[in-house]
Amino acid sequence: DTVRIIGAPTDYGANRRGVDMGPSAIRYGGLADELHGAGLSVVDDGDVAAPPAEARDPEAEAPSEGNAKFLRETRDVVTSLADRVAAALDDGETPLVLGGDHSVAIGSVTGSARDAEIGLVWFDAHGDFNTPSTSPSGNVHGMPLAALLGLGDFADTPWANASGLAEEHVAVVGLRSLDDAEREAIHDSDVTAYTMSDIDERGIDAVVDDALDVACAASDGVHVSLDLDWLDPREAPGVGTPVRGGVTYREAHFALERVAETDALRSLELVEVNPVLDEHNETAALATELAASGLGKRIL
Ligand code: DIR
Ligand code: MN
Ligand code: MN
Ligand code: MN
Repeated sequence: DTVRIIGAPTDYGANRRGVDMGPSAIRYGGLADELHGAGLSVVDDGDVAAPPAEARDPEAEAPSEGNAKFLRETRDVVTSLADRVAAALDDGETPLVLGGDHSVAIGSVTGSARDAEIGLVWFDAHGDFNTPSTSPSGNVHGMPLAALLGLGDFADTPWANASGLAEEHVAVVGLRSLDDAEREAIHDSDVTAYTMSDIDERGIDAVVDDALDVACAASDGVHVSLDLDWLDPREAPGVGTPVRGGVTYREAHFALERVAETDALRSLELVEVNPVLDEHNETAALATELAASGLGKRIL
């Protein structure tokens, strides 16, 4: 199996700068070696173009931007990312997207869902269920799930909607930080959501199995979106928005191993690594290991 690495070095969607260095940090953290070690062949497709936030043209008109910061720049990046992801799939390779802030998932998922019915597992401390009108921050990294599902104002941004993705094939795992409007929107949706308390109560095994059942009900495979803030900040300190009480190192590996065991993984992404906030690049190195587990690394 060949994995095609695609970098999306953005930080338009986040408050703190630095997640645009995620793709470099993850490559430098040993991604290719780790994947080779897992018996995979690897090609690196480089990065999609993402001009630094400082380069934005303040005069240009925004597409229904409202309260969503850098939505125009995000649209440009995710549109080319979606093409790259779809091209990798057309060539029979498994896209591995490196973010970037979580808004890049709009590109990964729309690309993966092009002409396909896919499921989605979203490992995250956050729901990413805000829309431009509900978001308290205006940061698009808090909105990609709502965008993909075409909720609220996102009904007017077809470029951000994943036509091949139905709410009933989406599972969110690890929630511990939601805005009030997100909580309501998740309740009103057909998305299946698991909090950290669900993991405490039932164990990672049962929760991940249920989440994978939800996503695997789609006919053409599963996209896994891994926000590194899913893990506890003790394991993954180098992330844009750390939240205490996340999953452990072992729980994360176990979950990704379960993903690999389904044989349904269609595309994978690792987002929100911020090496500026890290020591010795440990969060990026962790991301490489988790990618290997998700893509089929076996101990025995
Ligand atoms: C918050 C934080 N709910 C927002 N979201 C984050 O800005 O919408 N998502 N950090 O990853
Ligand atoms: Mn996220
Ligand atoms: Mn998050
Ligand atoms: Mn179905």
